[in-house]
Amino acid sequence: MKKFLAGIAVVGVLALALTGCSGGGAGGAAGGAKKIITVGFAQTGSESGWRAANTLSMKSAFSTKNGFKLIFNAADNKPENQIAAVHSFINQGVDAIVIAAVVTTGWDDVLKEAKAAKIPVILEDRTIDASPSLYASWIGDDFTKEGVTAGAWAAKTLGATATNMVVLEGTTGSSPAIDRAKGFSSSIAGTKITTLDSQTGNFTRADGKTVMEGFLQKYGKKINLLFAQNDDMGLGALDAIKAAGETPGTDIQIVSIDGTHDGLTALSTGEFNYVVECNPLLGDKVASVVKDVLAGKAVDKAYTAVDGAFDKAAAIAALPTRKY
Ligand code: GZL
Repeated sequence: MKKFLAGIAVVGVLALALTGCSGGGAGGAAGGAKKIITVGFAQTGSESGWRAANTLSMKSAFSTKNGFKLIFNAADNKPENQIAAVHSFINQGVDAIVIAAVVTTGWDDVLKEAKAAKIPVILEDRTIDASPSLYASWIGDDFTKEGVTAGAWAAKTLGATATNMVVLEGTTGSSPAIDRAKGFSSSIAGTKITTLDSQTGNFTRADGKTVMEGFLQKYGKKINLLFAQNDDMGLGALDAIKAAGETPGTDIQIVSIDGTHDGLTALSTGEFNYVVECNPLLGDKVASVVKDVLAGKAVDKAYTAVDGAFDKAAAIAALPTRKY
């Protein structure tokens, strides 16, 4: 598995991994490729600030000036829509297919069809359960490590005293929700952090607010800690916490994952307490890998973006130059 710097140099409290950049930007890797490459991109939808930044990164990398024609589909976070989109890309005879999978399951049949049609599939962002023989490569972030890092902060900060936690989970069945939960749990094992409740907020602000309202009605002032599996759900929860007359960042400490501008802003004002980065600026690397695959070059099965983590001071330092 190769590591690479996605879009920006990471400056944070803790760089989760040293980078051994793998070379090749989107434009350079092609060399003299003249043929326009038609790519079908099956995006999850537009559920969060992270997703908006990822879509922008992908559209700018898969531009005409970079030698691409992009057929973009946003599936409104409905797995069935995404499968239909990939079927459509196959029927259109695209040169390559890129998928950010809403959920990990249900991919084998349509990917077998793509393979039979000799259309390479490249995964970006989320992973899937299908056989690795059905896709050429995956480019994304290490969700388990993000969960480990978020949990390690919680264990260090609150683990020694009885702490009641609620969790806003990402999209049910998605690899970030599954892997972040796994990583976080491994870090808080043996501490005095107890999980009162854990429900999906579908990675959205609206659902994060609604679910947090339910937690507050049920547990009230018993809640000491919120683990939000993405910034947007945490930002939605802020409204619910304030409406309940409690102070976010103090009465209820909040640890979140993504590192979006709005998430780091909440961290800079003390409403969030710690944010782990999940870099969405994957477009250039994905485009470079697509060009290499189509040129018959060997590519790695996995390219993992280097992610940072932020406390309040690091957020204040990073915000002025933050690209997303
Ligand atoms: C993570 C990505 C997740 C983000 C959410 O790589 O798949 O989906 O954490 C987004 O903000 O909706």
